[in-house]
Amino acid sequence: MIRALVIAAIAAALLAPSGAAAATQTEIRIHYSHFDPSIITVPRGVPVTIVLRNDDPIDHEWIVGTAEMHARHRSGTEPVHGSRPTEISIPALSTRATVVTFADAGMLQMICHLPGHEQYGMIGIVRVVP
Ligand SMILES: [Cu+2]
Repeated sequence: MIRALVIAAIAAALLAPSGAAAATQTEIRIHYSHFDPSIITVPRGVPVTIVLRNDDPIDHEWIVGTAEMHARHRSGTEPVHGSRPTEISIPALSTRATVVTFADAGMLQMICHLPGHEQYGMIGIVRVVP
């Protein structure tokens, strides 16, 4: 199930218009335990402001990284995030902003690792472009 979602998300990212502008400021809305948009395109090497708006009456997380990093998070023991710009906890019905400088071009995953959320579809793609 997770694998299928990841493959579908990557396929969608690859099919997205290559001219999609890399934004240095973007907003992701969280609604019904999904990221909207589920694919964002950002530039490498410059600060990117990402506003995370949680419209749900439950808490969520926005955690960005490689597949290997996410594998560690699935078995991890960190209940609260916030000290790293790529690991943000967003309380119910609230908004958080983070500034991230992505060092390398490539494809990262954004996932909420609260129990059951990833399985429900709370997963997306961050495309970092040169
Ligand atoms: Cu969540």
